[in-house]
Amino acid sequence: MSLSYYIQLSEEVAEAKRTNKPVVALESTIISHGMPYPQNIETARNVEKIIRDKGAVPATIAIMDGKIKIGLSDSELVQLGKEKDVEKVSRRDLPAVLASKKTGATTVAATMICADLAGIRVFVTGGIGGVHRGAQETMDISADLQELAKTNVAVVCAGAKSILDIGLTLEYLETQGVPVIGYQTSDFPAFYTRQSGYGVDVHAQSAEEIAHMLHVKWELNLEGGAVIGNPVPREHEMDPNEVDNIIHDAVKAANDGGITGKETTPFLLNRLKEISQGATLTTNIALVENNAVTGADIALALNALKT
Ligand code: PSU
Ligand code: MN
Repeated sequence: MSLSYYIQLSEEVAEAKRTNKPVVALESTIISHGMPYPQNIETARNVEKIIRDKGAVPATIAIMDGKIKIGLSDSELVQLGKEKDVEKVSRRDLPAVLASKKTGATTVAATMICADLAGIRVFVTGGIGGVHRGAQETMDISADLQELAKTNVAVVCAGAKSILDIGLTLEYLETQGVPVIGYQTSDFPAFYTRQSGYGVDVHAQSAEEIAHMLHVKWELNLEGGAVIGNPVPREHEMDPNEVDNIIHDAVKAANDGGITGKETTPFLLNRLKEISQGATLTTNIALVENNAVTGADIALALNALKT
């Protein structure tokens, strides 16, 4: 079977590829495991609309019927957002979920792999996985970081949450040679808040500047992606002290509950939403939509450099 057997582009994405329109990849774990129903589906639809309104084409990625789907129909989005038995698919899970024809939602790592297979260079999400707090003991380091080191896809995110050890996450990315670019900031954003207290390597003022750096990186055959940290808009930022408190409680609940492995991130996200009475979800939605704007701008600028 050739590679193309496994990849199925939606009509809209296929048309965009034919006509050299910029395409922006979107992940699906955020829909199935990252947000509750029905906000997950509403957000997925809004994000796609934002990207289309910018003149780019959204490609939400998931695994269905033994295929890697690049671009989903509305009913497929709803299926991911509603069904309970959707698998969370990272790099290691791709073969099993494709072979068994189960339904799978792709993480940042798996979405990067699939985007790369489809020739899509820009990917928008909420936050990346990273080195978890206590990783010195648990060795819980998201496969997202390894993927950023080897797969040529730029990931636009609002930084990393402090459910992770942000300092160690940035150290890991440095070791792996992954550029960490701050969009209009020199402080790496911390998802619910605009600043983590840790610096980025490059402060970029515009989408064009970022596109230019990515273009140069890939022209030099420097494999791997880049992290573009785009801070949550000020009006949606949470109070840093409140965030510290709720994260402390959520991490404690995960430890007390013996939560490990791929369950950890979804457990923490859900717990944060409960403890904050929905405030983290509101901020999460706002920052993903903001990332869609920036990601579309970068995809447009990168496309202009290619042609
Ligand atoms: N962070 C969020 N929402 C999410 C995730 C992270 O705010 O939905 C998801 C992403 O798909 C990310 C994954 O790639 O969690 C990381 O999981 P793990 O730590 O198990 O690698
Ligand atoms: Mn993990």
